[in-house]
Amino acid sequence: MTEFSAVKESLAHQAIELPSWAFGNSGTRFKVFGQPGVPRTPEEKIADAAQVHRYTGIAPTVALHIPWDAVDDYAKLAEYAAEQGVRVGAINSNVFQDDDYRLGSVTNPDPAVRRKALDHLLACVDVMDATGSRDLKLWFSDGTNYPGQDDIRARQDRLAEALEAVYARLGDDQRFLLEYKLFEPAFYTTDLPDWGTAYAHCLKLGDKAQVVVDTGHHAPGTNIEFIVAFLLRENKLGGFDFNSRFYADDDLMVGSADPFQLFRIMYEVVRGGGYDPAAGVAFMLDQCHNIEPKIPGQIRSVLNVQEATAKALLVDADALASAQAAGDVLGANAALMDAYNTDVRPMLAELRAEQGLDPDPMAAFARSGYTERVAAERVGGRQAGWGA
Ligand code: AOS
Ligand code: ZN
Ligand code: ZN
Repeated sequence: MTEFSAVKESLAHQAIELPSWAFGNSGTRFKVFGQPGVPRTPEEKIADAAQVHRYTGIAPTVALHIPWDAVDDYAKLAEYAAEQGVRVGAINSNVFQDDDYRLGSVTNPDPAVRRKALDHLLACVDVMDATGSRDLKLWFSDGTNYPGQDDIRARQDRLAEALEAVYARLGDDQRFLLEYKLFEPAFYTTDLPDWGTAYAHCLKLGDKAQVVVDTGHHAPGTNIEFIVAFLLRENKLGGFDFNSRFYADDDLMVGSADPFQLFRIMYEVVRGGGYDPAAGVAFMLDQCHNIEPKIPGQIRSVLNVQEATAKALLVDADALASAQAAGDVLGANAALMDAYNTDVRPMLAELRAEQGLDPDPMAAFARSGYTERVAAERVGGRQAGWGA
């Protein structure tokens, strides 16, 4: 297996992006549970995200969601983030939370609704300009519930038209990340149900259109690491929305349902060159913490990704390649499993100590008194939105 000292440097520079909505109250359609001290403003969400970075050292950016994080002055919000020691990451658009979108947003049969949705997406690019953000994340709840409800093919035409307009508005250093989802909230057809559909739309548009893989958005048993390997090979993997689910999309903590799957994904990322910052892959979390405390939930998630990454980096690439070339099935499998079965926690604790961080981020945050302080200071924290 590769020596830990050889992978330390690249682990120290890992960057995992936090979602602003993870810090607000959230729940299911049955109940949103309130927690004490949740943020009341976008600034307070950024302040909470900065705590995660402070204790892990590897969460330097926070994704915003428009309009949940709407402010009058976005440049000022970006300055505030910098003061807190973090940066604004991806801008997440929202064309799903309005009565007008009952039959879809950019694929709606009504051109006026399509225009409204497109205007919002273009306004999100304005926010990117003001915040210096590179990525626009596009997720559409669009689809149909009943056979015959709308023309499936025409909806693809409308989707393509909207994507083209957004693409044309992007600056030289900006991209959009197109997200697919198997189902929900539409149950019969979804207009972007899988990576292939997203890939086909992105391929037509060019390099600034990339696919984002939300780990919770697949059918049970889907081999997500294969999708990752394929998209990386085609230079079309824009990033991840990391989370876990046991059944449908539930935005649970990444690495909680299946840490082995997370390792397999991170191994393909490393293997395909996606861990190199130059590849531009955005490693984002897309989670909500409905029943657990939110800042510790985010810290735990960041650590889960870090541990999976460390194991992926520890795979002995030479030993694996020789075993594969020799047709040594068991040897090749062992090369992966040796790395996966390594307890990397002591090594990562040591790395943190070397970086001047507390070796145990969970305990250090708990000791800091931040939770108690904001619970006393903040009254009336608001819901993140309808979930994520
Ligand atoms: C929805 O299911 C998707 O995961 C979205 O990525 C995301 O949760 C939403 O855009 C947050 O606003
Ligand atoms: Zn997502
Ligand atoms: Zn989702």
